[in-house]
Amino acid sequence: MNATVRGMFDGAASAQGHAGLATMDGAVAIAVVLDPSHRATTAYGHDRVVQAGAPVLREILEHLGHLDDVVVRSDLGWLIRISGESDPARFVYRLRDVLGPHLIELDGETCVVETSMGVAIGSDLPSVSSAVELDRYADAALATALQCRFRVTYADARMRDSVVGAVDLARRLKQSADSDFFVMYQPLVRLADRHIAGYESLLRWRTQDGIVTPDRFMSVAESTSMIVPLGRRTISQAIATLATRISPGLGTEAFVSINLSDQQLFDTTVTDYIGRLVAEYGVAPQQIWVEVRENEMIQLDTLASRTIERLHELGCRICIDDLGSGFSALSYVRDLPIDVLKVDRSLIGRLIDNGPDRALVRAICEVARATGIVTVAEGIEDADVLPHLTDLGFDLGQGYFFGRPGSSPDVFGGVA
Ligand code: G
Ligand code: MN
Repeated sequence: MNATVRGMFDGAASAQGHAGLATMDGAVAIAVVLDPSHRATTAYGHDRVVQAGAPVLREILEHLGHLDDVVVRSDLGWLIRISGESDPARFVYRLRDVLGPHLIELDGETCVVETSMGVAIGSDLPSVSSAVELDRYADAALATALQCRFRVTYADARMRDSVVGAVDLARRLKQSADSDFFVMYQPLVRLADRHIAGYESLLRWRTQDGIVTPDRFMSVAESTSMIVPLGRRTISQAIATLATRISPGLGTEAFVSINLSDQQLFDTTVTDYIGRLVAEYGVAPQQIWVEVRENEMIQLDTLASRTIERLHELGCRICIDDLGSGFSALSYVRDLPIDVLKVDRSLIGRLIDNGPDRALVRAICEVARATGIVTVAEGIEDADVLPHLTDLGFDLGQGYFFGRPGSSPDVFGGVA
């Protein structure tokens, strides 16, 4: 490490000493991991991938024209600290050539080793005033790249907070007691006679800051595998409630629906788990509706689609949740055993005023009718939309108008 570099990077102290100066101008930190997918390690063995590290790193530094800058190394990861880069745009341009796979000769064999990078450019991050802080932004960018499976991600001002926020959420989830999670139930109502046909079970998390809904914690629960135990508790609670509350009140035609996420569908034992609970509680499998999001369904012949097929063979009803909220490719109704389409509240909310949305919903209802699929309108908040839903042929409705999610017994009253 030369003196200029050390002076530049050793410190918060010098940065603070020059208040007002953007001291990290010209500095770039790059966090790199070798073989992020672990494929080269599988193919060539760990030792050879480690051996490949030095030539890959040299290639990167040479190409960037920064051979002399600081590199903090571990076996399969580096932090490259670059100083005096006067033209960040050109730097990014040069960086493009060293992203992704590198071909390395090892013991006479040509090996390919992939890299992922997180890049923090000092001049893009005016609030960053020390090298150590810039490193953390490079780490945040790398964390984002790895999560999104990008080859490279550039740090922006919010990225570090967002990664740190996710870590903090993971800690709080892990520290939570079983009793901090509970399940609420929201009625699904038959539009023809306004009778309750069943309930959707909805997971909730009680925290110091109030009740948190899954949209705020599900992605973290999924990326940390906490979703599996969490999901199992929801499933067992929902089936217990079906047996002890819903069936006795509404009869054995009534159902409970359970939301299953990506990771839960990848868990090949979930069907057996549900099967055991169905037997234990003496409910009919048809009384269990399983809600999956469209994106999980789209890819046929995956672990997720096989779980869906198995759940259907068990007798559960398969529902597509939030239909129309993202990428809608209804063609999967041909290939997968879909029983129910739940049309997203964003479409239902615009049904009255928006012609294209109404046309889309009408098309969905027609496909459903032609294929014997049950339709549910989600997010019904007032009565105005009801005649339109009946007109389109919807079977069931759900939303605040009929009943908010509740955990108290009065939600099982029978008729909305
Ligand atoms: O993605 P899914 O459809 O499973 O999400 C259900 C969520 O939608 C629940 O958290 C529930 O509280 C919420 N929800 C249910 N009915 C309504 C409604 O009428 N309006 C709004 N805005 N949200 C609703
Ligand atoms: Mn749902």
